[in-house]
Amino acid sequence: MSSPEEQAFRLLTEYSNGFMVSQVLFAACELGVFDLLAEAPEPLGAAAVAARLGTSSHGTELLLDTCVSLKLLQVETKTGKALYQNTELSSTYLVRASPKCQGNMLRYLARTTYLCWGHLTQAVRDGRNQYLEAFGVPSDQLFSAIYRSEDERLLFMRGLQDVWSVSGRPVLGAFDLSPFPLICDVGGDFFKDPLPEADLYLLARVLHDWTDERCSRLLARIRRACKPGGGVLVIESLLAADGRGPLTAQLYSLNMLVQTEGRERTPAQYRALLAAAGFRHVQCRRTGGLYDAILATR
Ligand code: ASE
Repeated sequence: MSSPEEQAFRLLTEYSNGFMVSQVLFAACELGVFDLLAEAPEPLGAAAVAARLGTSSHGTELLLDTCVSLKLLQVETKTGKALYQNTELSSTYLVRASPKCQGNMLRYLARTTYLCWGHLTQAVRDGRNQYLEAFGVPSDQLFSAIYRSEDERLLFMRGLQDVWSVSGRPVLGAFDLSPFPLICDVGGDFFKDPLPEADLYLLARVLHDWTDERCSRLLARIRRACKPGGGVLVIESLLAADGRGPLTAQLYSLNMLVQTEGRERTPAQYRALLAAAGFRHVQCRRTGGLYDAILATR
């Protein structure tokens, strides 16, 4: 048994090294390690992986063995030779042929989100996103809100779809949606474009990108489009009532600070926004998953 002081140091070291773990995962995805191993008819040695990927033998071996320690790969030794293959985790979530592949989100996190997080200290000082600092582009000159290019916008959309393919179902089961036969998933330029007629408007991972003021404007537009008995289903990661958890929601709120104008919110904060927009009945449901649901009707 280690002393409490030693345990604390171990925890500290784990946190300090967290970014290295993210980068191992990002690099293995970017290089196509998991796809190569999934498509190979049998487990491959490090030299074969390096040859197929066009990477250095030393770097590849280190990366593969680190992936083994992270349970992203498994290794078996046959006649003195290490052979690598995917684990259940990587086969399910990291191989492009899998319907649950998170590859687009991981590439987006690696190429965009990670760079903004490099400026977290300054974001906390300033209280605003770090696009100018991370990319040298003022955020009002970005291609549509937060994207540097059309390619980046597409990667982000595909990334959100990746997460939805795993975490979407539980949220849609949180409420009985049978009173709402026609559902509109609100996206695109929703501050300007006319809203189509619907019984229920879905706002999934939208409000967390925006200031209270912009959320109020959007909710008021939806309230005006809503028929009596109609409503809005807000899908977000809810913060605890006191804002002090869960950790994932807190990290996402910091993510909104470094990348957007928004924040994650508590149930009371969503209630206030929805009530101010004229919605009468507001119900919050935690799912225990990545996303929670708030149903409001007029
Ligand atoms: C946004 C979502 C994200 C805006 C910027 C973002 C994410 C990274 N950067 O609406 C993804 C957040 N993670 C999940 C699981 O949604």
